[in-house]
Amino acid sequence: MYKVGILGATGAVGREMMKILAERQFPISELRLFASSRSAGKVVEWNGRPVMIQEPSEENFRGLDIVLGAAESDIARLYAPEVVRAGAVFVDNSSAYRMDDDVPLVIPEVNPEDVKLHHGIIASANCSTIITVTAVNALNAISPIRSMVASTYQAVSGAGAGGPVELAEEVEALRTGKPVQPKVFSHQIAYNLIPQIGGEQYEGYTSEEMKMQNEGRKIMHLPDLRVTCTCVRVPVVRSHSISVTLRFDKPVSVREARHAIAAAPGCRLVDDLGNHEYPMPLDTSDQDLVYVGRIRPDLTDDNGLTLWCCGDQIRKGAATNTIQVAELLIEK
Ligand code: A2P
Ligand code: 11C
Repeated sequence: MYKVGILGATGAVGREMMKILAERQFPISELRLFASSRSAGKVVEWNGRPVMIQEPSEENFRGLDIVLGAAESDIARLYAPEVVRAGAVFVDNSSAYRMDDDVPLVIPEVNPEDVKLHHGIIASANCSTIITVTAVNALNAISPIRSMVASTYQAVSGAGAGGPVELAEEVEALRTGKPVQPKVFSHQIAYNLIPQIGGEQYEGYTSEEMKMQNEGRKIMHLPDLRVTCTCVRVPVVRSHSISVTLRFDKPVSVREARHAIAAAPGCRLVDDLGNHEYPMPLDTSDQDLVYVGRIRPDLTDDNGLTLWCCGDQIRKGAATNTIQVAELLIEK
């Protein structure tokens, strides 16, 4: 049995982690929940037991085996050294340490063996990257992927617990003729699309867009992979969707791709255009599979394929992936 903490337990990902730890019967003898001073002292129920939320500190981490990170990257950076000093392994969902050389970046269906290389911190990847890479990794096994052109359609809950609240408030404000006052997003998201997630990082690409290339390279062990990505916030509550065109070393047929995806761990093939069957956010939420469909030839390159994938970014794209990594850690 293990003593486990969650840093950011009251947020969108943290709350989901609590649910998933119970659901997957993670062997826990003690669960400690950490959040800001705003939440400290509140009591929540987990698995039929009351648990009091505490403020994070080295002292409060002491005795834990694993701390799951569900807070933003600045909070992760603030507390990771204390988690490690306290003797626990930090399995972090934030972007704080993903690209550090001594930190494995893991999607359990893709590179589980990398977990062994950790020195106290293991990172779980960005949500759109997890969904896309879980979908395309089986195709990479047929022929290495040289490049990807991706467009993401990211749900408001990807921005944290405040995202869905803001969408609902804006819909209500518009219905009742009140002014819309965006706080979480830089523009009105209701009935709109916002083609910016993250700040500018490289040549007009945002930080969120560059994660698909940088994290994709590290996870799939493809150092030369090139990715052009456009990340868009959409007024969907939950589940990110990604349109991706892949170029391989050698041609991969639609038939081969469908077979590979149907057999790939963590994936479900839903690909019947004639019967209007394809992955959609409403169908992929509240579960862990990445749905893949609309697989078709790339009409601009004989070595290319285009597909559409969709997955619950709070579960597989964040909480579930992080807990799967912790499961690998305890198996080891
Ligand atoms: P709190 O709810 O007390 O603010 P989300 O991304 O869904 O908004 O969640 C962010 C999570 O990170 C919440 O659990 C939040 O706690 C937590 N958090 C924010 N700031 C701090 C901080 N300074 N110390 C610890 N946890 C924090
Ligand atoms: C979003 N994907 O939907 C972001 C949030 O790298 O883990 C998570 C950012 C990250 O806004």
